[in-house]
Amino acid sequence: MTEMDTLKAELLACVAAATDLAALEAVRLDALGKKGRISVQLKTLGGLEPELRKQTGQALNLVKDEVAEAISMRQTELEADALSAQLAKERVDISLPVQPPLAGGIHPLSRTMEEIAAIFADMGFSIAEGPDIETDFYNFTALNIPPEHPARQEHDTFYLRPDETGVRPVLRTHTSPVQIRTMQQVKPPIRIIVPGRTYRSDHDATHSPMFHQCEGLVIGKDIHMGHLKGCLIDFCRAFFGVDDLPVRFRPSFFPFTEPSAEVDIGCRRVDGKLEIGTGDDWLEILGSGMVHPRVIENCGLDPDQVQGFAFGMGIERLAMLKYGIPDLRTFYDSDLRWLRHYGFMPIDVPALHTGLDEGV
Ligand code: 2NM
Repeated sequence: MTEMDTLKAELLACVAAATDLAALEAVRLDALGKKGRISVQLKTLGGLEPELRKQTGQALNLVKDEVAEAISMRQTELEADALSAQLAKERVDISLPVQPPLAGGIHPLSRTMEEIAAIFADMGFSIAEGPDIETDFYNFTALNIPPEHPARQEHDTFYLRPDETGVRPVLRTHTSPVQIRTMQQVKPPIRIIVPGRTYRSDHDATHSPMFHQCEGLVIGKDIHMGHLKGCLIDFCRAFFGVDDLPVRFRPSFFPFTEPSAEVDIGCRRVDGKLEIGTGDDWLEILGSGMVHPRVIENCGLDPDQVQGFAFGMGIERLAMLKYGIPDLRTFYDSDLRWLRHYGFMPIDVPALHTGLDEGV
């Protein structure tokens, strides 16, 4: 055996004996590193006779290549072993409960508003909006509310600081100013609902200084009380999901409508719990009426040419009735437990409303 064969055999034995990647790297440095055994041999070639240098050089390079190849193969082997060992050692415990994802929900007021809008959208209404801060004209005067009306008193309405001209803006007490603005701007026929925030200086178990309303307005040629009744009966039945829900129109008074009617739905009280849809009790759920000719006139329209009806409802009250929420004040507490209980999943569209278009 030549010296070269011995060197090769030794180095290959070392490669085979390396049991981990660190040991293999040590073998590589010992053989092929700058001061490794093969490198040192290669450096001695310069002092040899040309013929011998050629022979030895070739042989040495062959050894170098073989050893390098052996190291590379051993490395692949050791890496595979290391991965197998790791896979054998590590386990994923699929029985561990996952961290519940933090997901937002739909507030019951938003949900109720969406349901109302969906029902009126089916009837061809569009949505109109307007400012929360209004003028006396749009909030009261145009609506035929007389100067001595209690709603105009300091006590019941939030007035803002007067401007340079002494005029006091007002937080709208209903969304009706938007109906006035619409009648001024849009040529009839008009079919709108007006959802939004409203403000009254009132705070107890059943009143909040800020609350939500949805009002509606239909203006056109020959619109009459029959349209009002049909529209609102359909709405009540769709909203509460009761096809034969009893609906009653009870005479009432509003300055901006004549005649005016309160709308009640049939209900029943069982062990103090309210049940909607049957029974001989009545529950008031909205106000309505034929728009007063003076209101139509105040908007620049001729009451002999166009007529219409209007209605208004409180969103909080409807949400409380539909979803069994007992206390008005909890709507604005931002209590996460309450929101999780009464809130809605964002992806829950099919049940949005019980459909005027069902069976079509
Ligand atoms: C209600 C009840 C009855 C109403 C009237 C008007 C307008 F601007 F057209 F005159 N908007 N909303 C109205 C009528 C509102 O809420 C209980």
